[in-house]
Amino acid sequence: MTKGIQVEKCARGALPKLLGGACAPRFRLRMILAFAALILAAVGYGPLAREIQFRRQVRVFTHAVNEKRLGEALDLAEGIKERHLPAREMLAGHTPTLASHPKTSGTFFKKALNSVWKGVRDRHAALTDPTAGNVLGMEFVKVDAGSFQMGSTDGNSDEMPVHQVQISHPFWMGKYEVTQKEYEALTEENPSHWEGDLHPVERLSWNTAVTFCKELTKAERKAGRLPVGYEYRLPTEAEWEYAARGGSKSQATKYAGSDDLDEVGWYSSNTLRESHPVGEKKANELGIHDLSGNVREWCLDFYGNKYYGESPESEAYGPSAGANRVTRGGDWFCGRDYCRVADRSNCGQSAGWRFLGFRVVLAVPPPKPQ
Ligand SMILES: [Ca+2]
Ligand SMILES: [Ca+2]
Repeated sequence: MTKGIQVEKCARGALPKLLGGACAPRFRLRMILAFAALILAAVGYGPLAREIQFRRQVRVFTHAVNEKRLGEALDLAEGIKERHLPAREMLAGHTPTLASHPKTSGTFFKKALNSVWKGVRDRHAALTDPTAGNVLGMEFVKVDAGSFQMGSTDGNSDEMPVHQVQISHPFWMGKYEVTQKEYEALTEENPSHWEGDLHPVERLSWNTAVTFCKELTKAERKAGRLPVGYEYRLPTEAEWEYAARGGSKSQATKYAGSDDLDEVGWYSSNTLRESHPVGEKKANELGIHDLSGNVREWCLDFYGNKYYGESPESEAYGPSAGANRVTRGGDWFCGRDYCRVADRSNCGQSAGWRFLGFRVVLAVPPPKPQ
């Protein structure tokens, strides 16, 4: 009776049909597992399985931290480090002294977890090469992590004081301002006044630029090309200035890539007061074009004229509120002073000027504003 039922159930499946209708449940299970293993092997079982295991361990670790089960969290942190991070020193200096640390607390473990995540993000970023392009064929330039002196001593008052800023994660910046061709390919719209496929898109609000970045992130995630933890977004003001100054290759020029603005940028004195196709002027030290001039560029931050006096050294991004958003780099309409790498400007969030566009970065999400 039981056997008859099993055979009847078995005969209904697709696999038994392939095998001529004869199978026992155990055999059937083995065949299914073998088939699944074959599929997983075909799609890259090793990395996938490691990733799934890693994510599960981090979830368990986070839970242990939240529950303040510190001994268990310590073991889990060790396990994550041992099994998943090639940089075995990631938590060195923390875990060996953890048990006897006088301030052992959840906060301490959260810091350790952040270190783990940073290691993983950087590892994945190194494995993926966004400079190979994206769904829109955009070109990107890698900007290594580092620190720099932000601001100037001889510019406007909002550029003071000069202060040290740390860029903790590498990121990729658009080699050019976003063009109308790229914008239209993703949104099927073109708000620009100065029309031309290779001209920068302009006359769009901060929100519209942010929406474009989100749509691009979605498209690239779907295509499976985003490094883990990375997204397309507007640059923070600090990232923009760091890249404009040439990052780790900086030659300390007044404009992005030169002390002679005519060499690197379109501005009021060398244009007929209109935008130009991107990339016609010389690039800066990193190979990025038009950071000075052509169209002014939206940044992620709210603008604060006294923000430099409060800005933190690491992960500078803020302030948390404001009437306007930061815009950078000057444009075809304005004078040379606005095209300096240190100059700060700002526009109302809903502004849609014909001299105002944007460029995107591929980066980790920004920290919370100050
Ligand atoms: Ca520009
Ligand atoms: Ca200014």
